[in-house]
Amino acid sequence: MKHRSEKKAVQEQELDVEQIRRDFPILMRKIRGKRLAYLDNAATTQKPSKVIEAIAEYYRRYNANIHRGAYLLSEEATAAYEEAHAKVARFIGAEETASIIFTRNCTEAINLVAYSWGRTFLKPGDRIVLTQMEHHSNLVPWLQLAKEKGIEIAYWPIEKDGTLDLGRLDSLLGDKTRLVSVTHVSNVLGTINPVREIAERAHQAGAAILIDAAQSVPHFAVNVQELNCDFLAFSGHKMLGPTGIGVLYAKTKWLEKMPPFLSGGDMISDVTFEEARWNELPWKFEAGTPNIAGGIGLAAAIDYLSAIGMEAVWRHEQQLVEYTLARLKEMEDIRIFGPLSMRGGVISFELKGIHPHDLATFMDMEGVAIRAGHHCAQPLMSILGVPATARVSFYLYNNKEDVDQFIQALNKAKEYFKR
Ligand code: 7TS
Repeated sequence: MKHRSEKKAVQEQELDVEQIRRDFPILMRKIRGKRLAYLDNAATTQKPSKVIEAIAEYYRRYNANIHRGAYLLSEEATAAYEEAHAKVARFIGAEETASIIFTRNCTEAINLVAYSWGRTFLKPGDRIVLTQMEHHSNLVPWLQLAKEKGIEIAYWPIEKDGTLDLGRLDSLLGDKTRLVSVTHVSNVLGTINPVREIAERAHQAGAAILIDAAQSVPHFAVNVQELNCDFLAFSGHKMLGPTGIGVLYAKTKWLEKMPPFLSGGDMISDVTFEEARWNELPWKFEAGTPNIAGGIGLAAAIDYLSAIGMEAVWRHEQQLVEYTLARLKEMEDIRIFGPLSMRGGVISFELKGIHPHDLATFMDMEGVAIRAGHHCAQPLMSILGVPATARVSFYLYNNKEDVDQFIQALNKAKEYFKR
């Protein structure tokens, strides 16, 4: 039995989902005459009015280029864009704002590391360790690098339940590994990987660690200093922010030694006809006019999430996952992929005999938006032995009604496809 005050404290942290839902205009939309149950949050999330307004406000009131204008509009835009970096730094517990580089998305953040760090510090014969559950974003850039530099990629296999066994890591590391690049939360299996322990072992073996945090930073508190990672990448659009803005966190000890990824305006301090010197961090890695509105929108998203608290967001999603898994387990002919406990808010499944694409199309007629496909993880699909899965994924505005609507549609689909 929980102590009374303890119980109250837990309740206080629970989300007022109905209140939250009112902040998201799109959730009021009817889809083919049906209530919208948006369950594709791993692909992208919806935006609250505060984020939409912050972007509109920038364009309405202080649109100007940054880092160059000697006038008020540019000063305001510069201050807002720089403050967005500081806000991201605080949100993920970074030591310095200089560690925060804005990119287009998580994919570009990982490419930045592969191109700049990889091509500078890796030599033929070196090894990179990846897991079998990586998104193509954390796989293809390394395949390219491997081809170009003659490095080796070793894959950390997944266990039957979709988790990683830490016991297998040391033998993969050896003394040739320079980088371990691993997803924090799988966008297919929902597996939460023990990235702090992985970082520790990687460092002991003399390797750096990159964490693909596309599916973690939006859903629970992540602290880069606690994880002691060298690099961490994520996307703004998966955490209530706009598309076109992503983040690379990197330890400044690396950023200082890495050459620019892209070059041109804004990333220099001095240029002659013969050579150029680089601007201070993080601007050395942000060439050209950046996505100013995107940075401002991301900052508004972080304000929104911070006001609610990541602990509450996480607990809410966990409740939805538990409820959904319990409902799915009641059904016949369902195969659920990934671990059955300690998982993020992503559930991939197969309804036997029905192709996931047919299922997703049917669901759409019922107002339920789910994802079907290989989820940009084709090698993982081959291990699971399926070409595709269906997937639901949650966020803070989802409620029990969404899950019920989904389960109802699933039953209807079974009927329709004559299961
Ligand atoms: N890493 C992981 C783990 C992801 O889930 C995704 C996107 C990315 C990287 C790439 O993010 P981007 O913003 O650069 O595209 N995942 C998905 C998904 O699961 N469905 O659509 C996109």
